[in-house]
Amino acid sequence: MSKQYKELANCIRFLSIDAVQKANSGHPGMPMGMADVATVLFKDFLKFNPKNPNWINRDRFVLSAGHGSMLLYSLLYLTGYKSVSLNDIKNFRQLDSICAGHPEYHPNTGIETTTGPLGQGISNAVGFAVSEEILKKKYGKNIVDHKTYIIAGDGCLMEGISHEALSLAGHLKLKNLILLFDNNSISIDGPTSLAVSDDHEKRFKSYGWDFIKINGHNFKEIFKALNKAQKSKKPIAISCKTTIGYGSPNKSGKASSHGSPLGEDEIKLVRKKLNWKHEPFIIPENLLNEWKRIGEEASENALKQEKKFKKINTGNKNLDSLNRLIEKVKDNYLVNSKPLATRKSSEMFLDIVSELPNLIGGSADLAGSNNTKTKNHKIIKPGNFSGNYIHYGVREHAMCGIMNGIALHSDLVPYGGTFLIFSDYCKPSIRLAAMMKQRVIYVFTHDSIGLGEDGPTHQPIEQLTSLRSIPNLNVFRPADLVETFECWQLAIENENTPSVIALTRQAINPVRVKKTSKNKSSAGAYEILRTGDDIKLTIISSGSETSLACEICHKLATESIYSKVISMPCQELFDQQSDDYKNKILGETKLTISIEASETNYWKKYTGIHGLNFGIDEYGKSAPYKEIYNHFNLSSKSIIKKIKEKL
Ligand SMILES: Cc1ncc(C[n+]2csc(CCOP(=O)(O)OP(=O)(O)O)c2C)c(N)n1
Repeated sequence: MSKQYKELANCIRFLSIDAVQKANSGHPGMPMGMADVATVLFKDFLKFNPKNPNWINRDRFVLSAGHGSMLLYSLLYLTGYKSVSLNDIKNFRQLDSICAGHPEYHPNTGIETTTGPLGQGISNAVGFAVSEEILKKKYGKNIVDHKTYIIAGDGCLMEGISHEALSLAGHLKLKNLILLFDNNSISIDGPTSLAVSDDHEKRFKSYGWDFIKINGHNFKEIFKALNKAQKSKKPIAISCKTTIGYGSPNKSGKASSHGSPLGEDEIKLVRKKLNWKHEPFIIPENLLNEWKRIGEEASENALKQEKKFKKINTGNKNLDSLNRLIEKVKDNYLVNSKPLATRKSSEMFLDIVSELPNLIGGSADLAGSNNTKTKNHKIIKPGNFSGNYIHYGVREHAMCGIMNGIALHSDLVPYGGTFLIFSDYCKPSIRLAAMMKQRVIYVFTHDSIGLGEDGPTHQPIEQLTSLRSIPNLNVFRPADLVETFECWQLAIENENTPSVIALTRQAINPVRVKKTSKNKSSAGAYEILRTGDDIKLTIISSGSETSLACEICHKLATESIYSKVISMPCQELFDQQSDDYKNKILGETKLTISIEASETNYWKKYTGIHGLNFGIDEYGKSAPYKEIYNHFNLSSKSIIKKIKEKL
């Protein structure tokens, strides 16, 4: 057994070290150390299909230790995926090569998720495993029943997100989740003993995981452990004691093999030590054939299963069937509109769409505050995945990483809630959702000083700006029920862009009081009020400040100062409009002002430096919210005074 396995593993090792050497950058140590484990996994256990990488029932393989990307690229090339050619490997880390520095998600390629920020992959994998259980429950074991494998290193396990994600996985009893721990006790600064002395076994077991320890270079032990893992009743971690840079006479077992090319001289020594007589990037025919055979066999097995079952459609992707109901609720509200918190409006929307079979809701222990759980929701419980709502616990970061996994897995659409201030705890995963073009929806309530007494620790100031500066993320801040419904519809319809929906805690006055069939929020900004033809002023606002903007507009008109109000629930969508439209909205008056109870600088792109920006550029206050608004001069009186001074 061992000789052939070792030679197959050496294919991964040499492709990795040669590619890193040619690129003159990259991480050879991890692929060299984990090549043996990965070989057994791909040869004997993993269900995959190089000819149809998107096969729904494939096992998901997540390289959480993303710096070891050459391990993944080598395996994809060797097993015959069209997505990675030998040429791509020779172009490792070069512009536009699929073999990027760290794995970057591309649909239908075998690269299941973008990794590199350590720990994220673990949380994505938990999301994959949750989706697998949900779909299995829905469609039956004959259609969906697969494992999710993770390779995670010491670094992933040191990251806080690993605690959150592993703990939830244990709680939910995700028995199809298998973590292969590259336990080499080395990270960048040197031995991990410099910084950590966790007892891994105790840690995993306390989460409710099984835990096995093996020698990660002993094929029999690897096989036995993976075999055992197939039947596990709990999520299982296999701690693989490995040597980083395995095969390198001078660098193995040392941090020096972690993140830089081994160097030509050392590579010669590795070739000698591992008895590898082939030139760089040359894989001998017999081994390449064997790897291709492994890929072929996997494809055939997949095909057999695929043929047996029709393609599944996991849910309606649009809101067609529910649109009428949505319109009805809106119309009823317009007949009898009253002040309402937008978080409440959001709940009313969710009340309708929770019937969508592919929507999976949740919150990080703030279900009642975020209004994310409606009376129609059924809770997902340990070992029971028939529901559609996840109590993520107080785990904002993992919630967002898990939602990425859920979105990536199939066509489930996850949404999750917390307070807008704690978007800071979610940011690394939000960024990856945006990069991967995933439809993940963040319900961030308590979106300003308007939350009141909880004070400055809970009052977002710079959060909207920092979210708005993330490329390919739509940040919605609706002004009332009608806009909230519109923004939700846009978030669900937008398949390739994640969305933040920022919502108020406090009740706010409605601003959209007339029935319209058009989704006005879809343009990002639109005129909501005008007091005359010859206007002197454009007032832009979002969310809770739009009714304040309207009040100011009306009051100015009583003094014959005419203006218009632009409601801007989504800057990103507005920025995508035609120049004509933008000019119509923003080019009419010399003076443009913005009002938003938040950081003001980002609004200058619309108001220009000669405009006025009303908002808050310091930390908030703990007090009843109306007093805080007055304290920060966000009142019609104070704003009108400043406008008049400027005009
Ligand atoms: C969130 C995050 N922090 C820091 C880094 C930089 N970094 C990349 S690899 C690494 C050390 C990882 O150690 P380990 O998981 O043991 O990998 P090995 O040395 O075994 O390859 C660090 C700190 C990162 N990629 N992500």
